Amino acid sequence: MSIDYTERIPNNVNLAEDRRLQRALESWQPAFLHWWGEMGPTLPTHDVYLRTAVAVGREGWANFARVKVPEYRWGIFLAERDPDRQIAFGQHKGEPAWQQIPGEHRSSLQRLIVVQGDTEPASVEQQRRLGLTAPSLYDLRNLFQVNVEEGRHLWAMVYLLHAYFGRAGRDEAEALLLRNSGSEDSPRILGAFNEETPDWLSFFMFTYFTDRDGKYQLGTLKESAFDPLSRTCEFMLKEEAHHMFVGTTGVDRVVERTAVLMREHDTDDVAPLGGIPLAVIQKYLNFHYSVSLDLFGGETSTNVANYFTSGLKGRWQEERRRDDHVLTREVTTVEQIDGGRIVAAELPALIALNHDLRTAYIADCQTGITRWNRILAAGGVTGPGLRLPHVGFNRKVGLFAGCHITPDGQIVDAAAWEAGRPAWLPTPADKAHVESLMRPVYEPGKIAAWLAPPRNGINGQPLDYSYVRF
Ligand code: BYC
Repeated sequence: MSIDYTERIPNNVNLAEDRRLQRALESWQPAFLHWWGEMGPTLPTHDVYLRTAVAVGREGWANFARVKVPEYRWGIFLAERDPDRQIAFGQHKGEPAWQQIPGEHRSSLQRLIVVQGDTEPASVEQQRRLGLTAPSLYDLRNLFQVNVEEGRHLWAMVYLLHAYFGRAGRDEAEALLLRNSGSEDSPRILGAFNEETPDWLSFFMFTYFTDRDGKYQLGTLKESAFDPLSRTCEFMLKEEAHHMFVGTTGVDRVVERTAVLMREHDTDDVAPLGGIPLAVIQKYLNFHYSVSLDLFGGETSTNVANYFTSGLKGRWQEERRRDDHVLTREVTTVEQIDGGRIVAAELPALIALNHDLRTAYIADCQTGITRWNRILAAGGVTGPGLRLPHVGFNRKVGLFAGCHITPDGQIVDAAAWEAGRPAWLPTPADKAHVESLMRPVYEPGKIAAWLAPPRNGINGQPLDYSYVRF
């Protein structure tokens, strides 16, 4: 079904036919716009070259146009419904997907939707000042694209809360605008979303590592027996791909520039030359990767076993798995700490599903490392290159929380960890250096000197296109 843009809230869910729901969402809309004004991008612009969803099918789903950011048409878009869709896993496997929520699963589903919804505005809040220091108009435009779409993903979850969870859902939708990233009194729910994104290296790492957690979590919710959630997540994943592109190619360009400076000047210390040393890139990577691993929850979780068995949350690419999709007899290998050593233990697969998802995520993250090391090699930089730290490094959630584990995977005592920390995580001096490079470059076609230019423009436009006008 196509998207109706004549409505106050663009949608493809026939909102006009449900007056009560329409009115409820129309009364949430001003609160959203107020939140966007207060907590969204701080940089005022005239217009930005943005993509807006116009359909949900495979072909030509979005168009590109100059848009005044506060007038962006946030709306409610679900992927097409498959009337024959069946539940693919858990105790209801083979039954028709649910169009309404069975009473016994209301509170768990509401919790999952609230957690997912909470991350979307959180990221907009974290990124709100980055517009003041973008390295080019191309990058600035990408930032706004990511921000407006995260705003739309909030709409996606708020629609579900309003449409399916009654009064409690409306209250949760309101609360999504009241918690704020980093707030002392009412922080965002998950740890990574209360961290700062103060500079563009952090932004690229965030969109590489943290948005990628989003990809995997949405992938599991896309499997949900609750069909409207599944369809919402399917369409969100389509938008999400660009966010990870921004992260991947952003880090590419930083690494490329660093490699050029290292070779031209035959030094590792590219900071005085206006570049970001490889060691600093590695520390930022260590930080963002480790806080993103925390987003997968504990390695073993009865919550996730229950979500799976009851059909609320599946596995990554559930339908491609070659097992019984019920997992009552399967076992899997999970790390455990035993007598000061990290060992492998066999556990029921059902309680290790967060670990299962995290394993797929880690393999995906590794592709970035391979790519960046290729860029370094092509730039003539020899040496070990970048790498993912050990999964137990710098963790606050799960098995490794409270342990002191080095990026190499050695368990050490607190003093040794503290002594190693400046070599592993960004120091105040590293952050100050990166900060010092953050100067806005807002002339069309120009680009800051700490990163390479992008390979291509957006939607076939040239690099010197005025992606943002003031
Ligand atoms: N911080 O049984 P456990 C995205 C809580 S990113 C704080 O191990 P479970 C995006 C947990 O809630 C994707 N608390 O956890 C990216 C539980 O609390 P209760 C976001 C945490 O339930 C970039 C307790 O600890 N989507 O979309 O198996 C930009 C026991 O934990 C954390 C989702 O996360 C944490 N890191 O799994 C924009 C999907 N981890 O119930 C957007 C929805 C755990 O005992 N969420 N806790 O009070 C879920 O599926 C699950 O809630 C989690 C945790 C995977 C997060």
